[in-house]
Amino acid sequence: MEAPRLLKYLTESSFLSGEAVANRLNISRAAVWKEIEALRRLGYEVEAVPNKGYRLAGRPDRLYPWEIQSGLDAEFMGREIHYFASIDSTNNAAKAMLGNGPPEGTLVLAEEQTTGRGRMGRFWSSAPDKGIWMSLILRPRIPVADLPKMTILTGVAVRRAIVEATGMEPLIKWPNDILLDGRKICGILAELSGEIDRVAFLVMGMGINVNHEKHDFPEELREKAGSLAMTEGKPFSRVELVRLALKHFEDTYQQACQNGFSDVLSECRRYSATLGRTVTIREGSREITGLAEALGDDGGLILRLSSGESIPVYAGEMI
Ligand code: BTX
Repeated sequence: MEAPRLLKYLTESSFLSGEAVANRLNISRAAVWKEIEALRRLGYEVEAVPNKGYRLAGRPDRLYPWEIQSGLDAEFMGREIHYFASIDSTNNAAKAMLGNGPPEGTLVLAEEQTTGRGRMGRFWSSAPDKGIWMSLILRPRIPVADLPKMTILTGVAVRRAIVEATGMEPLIKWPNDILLDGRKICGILAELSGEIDRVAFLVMGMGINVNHEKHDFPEELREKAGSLAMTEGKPFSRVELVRLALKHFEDTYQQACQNGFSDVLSECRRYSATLGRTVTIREGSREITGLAEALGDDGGLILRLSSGESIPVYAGEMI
């Protein structure tokens, strides 16, 4: 999807005459009008004043690649973007692209997912235009044993983006959620392709609830799901949040690939919604209850059981 040519010329600050636009694009006045209409259909507000010309009066909060890339402070995350107005799942779309050898940092994002997925085949509610539903394609050169920590890294990066964009301080719930006011506002889904000892690609899916009101969630989620707007009482720019998520993801990822995950783990410990609480974790058919006393250097959650014994848990779901 290409940026509309007109966007290069129209600005918010001053008017440009129809004639000047026609000359710059080397098209007729009638063709200019058509391009203006096309821009409006994309959601841009274009003011047209007789004798003055055209001015950009507003940009839509749509996740268009050119909007994200202008002002993006990242070297390779999001340099290639695949945008969909609606899709089944951005993780599915990303996985379908792997055969073409996409560059690391390729971003797939959508305004809406019709069958967004959580872990273990659960659904992820992805209302149109309300949140950020996106997947990053990565080729991590890290030991396979470190892979589970990529989920923690993603949580830390998204949390940083939210803090920078909103000033709010969400917490990370082990292993893959971000909470605000005790409500889930973000879920992370990591999927691998490769062999047992070598990862070819990692698809990192992130779902962030940004501008939802309570009624934007299905009934059964209304008590446990939240959004940035629900907490703050005002909407936030999704474009800005995507840019910040890409920047912080790139920073933490590069750092972890070079120096390991210790900084990411420390940050996760500092902003954990889990540590210090008694929790029950379901891992397959077994349930374990204990005090979450530490996050190990290998990314495992260390639980102290009522017997006094401490055991690490690496996967599962907190219930
Ligand atoms: P999870 O399995 O930890 O969480 C799924 C559970 O979360 C659901 O069973 C439901 O109870 C609850 N839930 C569903 N939708 C929402 C929501 N919007 N907000 C809060 N709670 C919800 C979490 O899995 C991983 C989610 C990853 C989503 C991203 S979006 C982009 C990418 N594409 C895709 O299909 N999935 C990922």
